[in-house]
Amino acid sequence: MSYFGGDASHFDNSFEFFYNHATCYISYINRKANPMKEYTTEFLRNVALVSHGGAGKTMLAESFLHATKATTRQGKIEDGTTVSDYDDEEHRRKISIYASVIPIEHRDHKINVIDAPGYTDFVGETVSALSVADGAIILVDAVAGVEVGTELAWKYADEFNLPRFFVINKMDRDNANFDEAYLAVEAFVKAHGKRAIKVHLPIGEKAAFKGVVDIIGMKSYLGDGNVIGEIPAELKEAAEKAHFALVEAAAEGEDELMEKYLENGSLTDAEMVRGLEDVVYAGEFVPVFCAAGGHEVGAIALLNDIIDLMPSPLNAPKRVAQGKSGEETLKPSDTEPLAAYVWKTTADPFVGKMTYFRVFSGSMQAEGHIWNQNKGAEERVSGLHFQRGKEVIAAKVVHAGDIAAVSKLNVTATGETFCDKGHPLTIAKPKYPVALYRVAITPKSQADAAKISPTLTKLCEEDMTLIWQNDPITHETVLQGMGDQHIDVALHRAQSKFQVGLATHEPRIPYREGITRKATAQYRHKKQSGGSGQFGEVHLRIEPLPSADFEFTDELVGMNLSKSYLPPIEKGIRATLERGAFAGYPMSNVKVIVFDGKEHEVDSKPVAFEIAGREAFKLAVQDAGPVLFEPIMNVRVTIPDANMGDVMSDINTRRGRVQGTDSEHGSTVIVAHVPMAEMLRYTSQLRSMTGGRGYFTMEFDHYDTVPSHITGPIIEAHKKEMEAKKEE
Ligand SMILES: Nc1nc2c(ncn2[C@@H]2O[C@H](COP(=O)(O)OP(=O)(O)OP(=O)(O)O)[C@@H](O)[C@H]2O)c(=O)[nH]1
Ligand SMILES: [Mg+2]
Repeated sequence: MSYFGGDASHFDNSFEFFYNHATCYISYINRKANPMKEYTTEFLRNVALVSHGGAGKTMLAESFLHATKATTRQGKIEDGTTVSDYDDEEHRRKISIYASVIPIEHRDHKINVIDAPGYTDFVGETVSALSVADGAIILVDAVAGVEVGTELAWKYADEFNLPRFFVINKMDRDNANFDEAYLAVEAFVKAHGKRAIKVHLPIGEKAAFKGVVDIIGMKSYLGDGNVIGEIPAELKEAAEKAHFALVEAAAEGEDELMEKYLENGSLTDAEMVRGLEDVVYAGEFVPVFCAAGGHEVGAIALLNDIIDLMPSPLNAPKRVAQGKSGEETLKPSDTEPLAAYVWKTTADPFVGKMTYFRVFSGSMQAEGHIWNQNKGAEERVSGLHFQRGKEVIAAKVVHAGDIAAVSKLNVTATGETFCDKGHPLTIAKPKYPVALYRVAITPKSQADAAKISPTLTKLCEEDMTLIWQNDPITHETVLQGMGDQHIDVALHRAQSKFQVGLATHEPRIPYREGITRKATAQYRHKKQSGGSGQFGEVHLRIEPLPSADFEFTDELVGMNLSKSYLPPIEKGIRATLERGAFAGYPMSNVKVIVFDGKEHEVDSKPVAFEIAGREAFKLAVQDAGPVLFEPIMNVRVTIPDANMGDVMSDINTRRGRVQGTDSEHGSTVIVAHVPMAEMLRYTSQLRSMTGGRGYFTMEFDHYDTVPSHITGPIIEAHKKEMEAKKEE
């Protein structure tokens, strides 16, 4: 899709969308000798950790690692020592920027925990993470409760139709209150048409939070969960009550269980898990847990329930691929034809290219060739591996449902599918939010200038929400991302990985020049002193032309001007159309009629008419009611009802015209036409106006006249720029 969309065909070709995932630095230094055990499909789980920024996802993954003894000590965000956040920029900012896979081995299963970033600017990574997950684990901070990012996480999990868990995390915090947080989560889940159900109860709270009661098995898990015991007496009653609610939920999963339950008044643990599986896989029930990842409380109990209640790839939401003759549902089995989806690629000057994929059907061997269906090309595979953060673990085979990586492929990009050459299958790329935060990019030095295009291309190949283009109208290099942090990370990456210094500034608006009425003008170009002379005189008329960009004709009669001079006249005018006749922006929708002129037997030559035509045209424009046109965007703003007034009046101050309002899932949607010039920083401004709850989309709609009080300064700026250029 073109950013400018609509019928602005002059933009379409220039917008090269280089989609790819953002990523991180892979180090081979930490390559470990210990191979991972082999896990076949039914023993795999793929879950993405998602939340509002900072709810504790990375630390929860860290506690999973430590509790299962994959690490000898738990890393810390503050020290930059977590397995998941291993990139320099993540260390510097103390947030996650890239999605990373943390395989956790527990109870003979492998849980691929995909730790996604929570900050809005990096939502592209969250979408990528969810695109290869079979379940979403949504974390909420026990004190902050449901936040904007919780809603977004839910929304994206919905897009992939994923079963989900809620984890009330950071239960050790000073003001943590499980009951309050649970009520908020329950109300949130209910508002989205599902039912929340308690699976954990906290043992202690705040500083005294020391374990959880698992309501399914009716056991206590103290500390990280490696110590299992009886339920504390003071929690017995609450646990019985919660257990009863779970039994009822399980009984809803299967008619047979319901009958059994009605007959006996109870179900066995195994029956309960079986019943719950169905209602959780179907997304009807959302189990709620509690933990304090940072303090290693709750890890093992949660891992147990991920194994028991999250689907293996066998029971995961069905995935389809485009086959030779229509859509095929993928079967997650090693014996089926291969379909592996590339969800992330990274290019690093030191370690080369890394390609991360998930096998949705079939299996992949460590040595051999694979077919990239999108590129129609074969890739050579020499070695497959699993990643644990930056650690690389060799894999002999990758079974159906698993997530792995391969290095040094040649042509494969994010969003592509590997399959058997004889059985073509293409898995569709998910929809990514459109990057609407635009900055113009300039190189910091001459040396950087030469590397700007290949560097931006590489960055955008890794990141599906980063786009760059050379704007054909403003002649600027424009980078578009999700917000200022996102752009900032990209520029830091350009510097640290590719040694290219890039600066940003406000992008120019692609205005266009136009005329509003007919006008005539004439110009004589004469240079007859010394040497060979030049002579040309052109009389022309210009008219607005709504139906086309440009038309050039003549009404020449008699012998004043021979038609052979028309092509140079047209050439001179076309050059002016491109460069602009009065404000430095291209002109369109104009018809030029040459109706008279004069020529000289000796001194007339094409170049003289090129100049005369150009100057006559510029003179005519001055009389033809020149105007500037600006791109008007069709903007769709989604906000909480409470922000309606503020956002509306803000749109008015941006010269916006509201086209309508709507209500959608408890939010207000405002549709408005707003000039692009007023939308440059709207991403951040809307966030601050709505406390991060509002979001918007926009696309080019049409061009409209710029009001005269705004045109003046633009023309002045152009004049100054031209004068400065002359002086140079
Ligand atoms: N009190 C307390 N603090 C925690 C806990 N878990 C994480 N933190 C702190 O909360 C902050 C954010 O933790 P992260 O694990 O980075 O959170 P995140 O959800 O991964 O953050 P993003 O990936 O940036 O969205 C850090 O300062 C952690 O030390 C916890 O269980 N209890
Ligand atoms: Mg994180």
